[in-house]
Amino acid sequence: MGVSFVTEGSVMRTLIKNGTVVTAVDTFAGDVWIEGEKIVALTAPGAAHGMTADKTIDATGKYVMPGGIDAHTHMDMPFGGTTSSDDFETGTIAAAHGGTTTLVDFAIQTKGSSLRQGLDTWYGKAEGKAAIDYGFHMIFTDVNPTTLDEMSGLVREGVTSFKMFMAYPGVLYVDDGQIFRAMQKARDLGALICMHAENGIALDVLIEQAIARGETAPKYHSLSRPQIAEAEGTHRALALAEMAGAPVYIVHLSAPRALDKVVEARDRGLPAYAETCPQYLFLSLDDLARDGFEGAKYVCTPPLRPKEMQEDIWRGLKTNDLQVVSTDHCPFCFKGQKELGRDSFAKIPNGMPGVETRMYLLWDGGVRTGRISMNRFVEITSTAPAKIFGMYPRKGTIAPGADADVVVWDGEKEHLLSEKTLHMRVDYSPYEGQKVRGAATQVFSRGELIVDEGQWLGKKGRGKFFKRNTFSL
Ligand code: DUC
Ligand code: ZN
Ligand code: ZN
Repeated sequence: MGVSFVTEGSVMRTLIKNGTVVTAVDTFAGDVWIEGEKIVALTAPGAAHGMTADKTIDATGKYVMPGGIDAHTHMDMPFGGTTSSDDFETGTIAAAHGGTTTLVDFAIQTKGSSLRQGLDTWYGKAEGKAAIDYGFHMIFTDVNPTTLDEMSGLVREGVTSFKMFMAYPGVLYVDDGQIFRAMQKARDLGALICMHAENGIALDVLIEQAIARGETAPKYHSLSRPQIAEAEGTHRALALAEMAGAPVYIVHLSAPRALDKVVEARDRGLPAYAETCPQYLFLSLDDLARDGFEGAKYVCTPPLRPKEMQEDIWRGLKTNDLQVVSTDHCPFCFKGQKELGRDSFAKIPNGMPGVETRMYLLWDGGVRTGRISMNRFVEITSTAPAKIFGMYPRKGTIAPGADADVVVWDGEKEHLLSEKTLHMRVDYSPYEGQKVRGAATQVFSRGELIVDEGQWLGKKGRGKFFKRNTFSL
C-alpha cells in the first residue's frame, strides 16, 4: 500500500506491529500506525515507509481489531425500585477491560418532563465519569406534541435513535398510537426507533395470575412471559414501522418466534434490524430455575428461554437476520437489590451484568466453536452497530482516518469468569467459574492505551460524548 505521512512534531505515534488485522471483511498481516487519536496508516509488516514510532506494541500471534461497540447499556439507571449498580465510571472501565471502547446508553425521559431534561440528566451522569466514548439513545415515556417537537433538536445534537417500550405498563410503556407518531417523526428526521417488543399489557395479566397461583419463584419470570408475547410485539413493531415508512431496530431479541417475524420483514426488503444479547445465547431457563433464590441472578427481560431455543438465535446471527450482539447491561447486586424480590419474581429488578463479558463469550463460544468467523465477530460486536447507529467509519473499523479505538486480542489466553476477576460493580457473575479463551491484552481508546495486560491505565472522565449521524443504511 502506498502511503505518505506528514509528521506533526508533538503528536504521539504508536505502532502495533506484526499482528493479524481483522475487520468485518478482511483478515491480513499488517502493521497499524496511530497518530494522536486516529489510525493514520496500515502497512505491510515491517514496511515502515520511513516512519518511526514513539511507542511500539508487538502483536505477534495476536489479532488487531476495532474496539467493541455496545449499543445497549443501562448505567446508573433507576429501575425496579433501585438503581443499576454500575455507573458511567465503573461500567465503562469494565467495558474497556473486556475490549469494548464505545457504549450507547439509554437516557430516559421522566413522565411529565421533557426529553431535554431526561437527556441532560444522562449527560450529567456520564460527564466526568465515562472512561470510554459514549452516545445516547433517548427513551420516550410520554409521546405528545411537545416531546415529538423536541426530537429534531436531539437529532441535531447527535442523539439519533429513540427507544420505546411495549412492555412495563404504567412505567415505561407507550401505546401503539404514540409509537406510530414517533415512528412517523423519526422517518422525517432520519432517526431510528428502537423497540422493546413484548406485549406488556397481556403479560401483566399472566404475571398477576401466576402470583395468584403462588408461582412466585424466579423461574416464573420466564414462564409468565411466553415467547408469543415477544413475537406479537415484534410483529406489531415491524408492522407499525412499515406503515410509517420508518426503519426499526428490535432490541434484545430472545425468542425464535420473534426472530421469524424479523426474517419475514427483512425478506420483504423492509429496513428492519435486530440485536440479541449473550444471555440469550449462553444462558437459559435452567439458570432461572436454579435452587433457592439463585435464579434471581438471571432475571432479565425478555426472560431467558428454554435451552433448545439458543440454536435458533445463533442461526439468526449466522444468516444476518440478527445484525448485532449488545448486552442490555443492567446489573443489580444479589444482596440488597435482587433480594427485593424474595417473595415474588415480579419484584426482582430486571437486568444482568454483561458489558465486560460480551466479547469473551462470543469469541469463546462463537469463534472458537466455529459458529461464527472472526470477521463476523467483528461485525456483530463493532462494525454493524457503528453503521446502524451512525458512528461509522469513525468507529467500528480499522482504517486510516478512523478513531484509534483498537483492541489487541489474544485468541488463546484463558481466563476465569468470576465476580472476583471481573471489574463490573456487582456482587455476582452469571458465568461464575466458567473458563473462556480469548482476551484483550491491549485496549486503545482514541489512541490512548487504557488497558495493558489487564492493568487499567485510563482515567475516569476521559470518554467523550459521540455525536452520532442520522440513520443512513
Ligand atoms: N430489560 C432488562 O432486563 N433490564 C432493563 C430494561 C429491560 O428492558
Ligand atoms: Zn428493553
Ligand atoms: Zn435495555
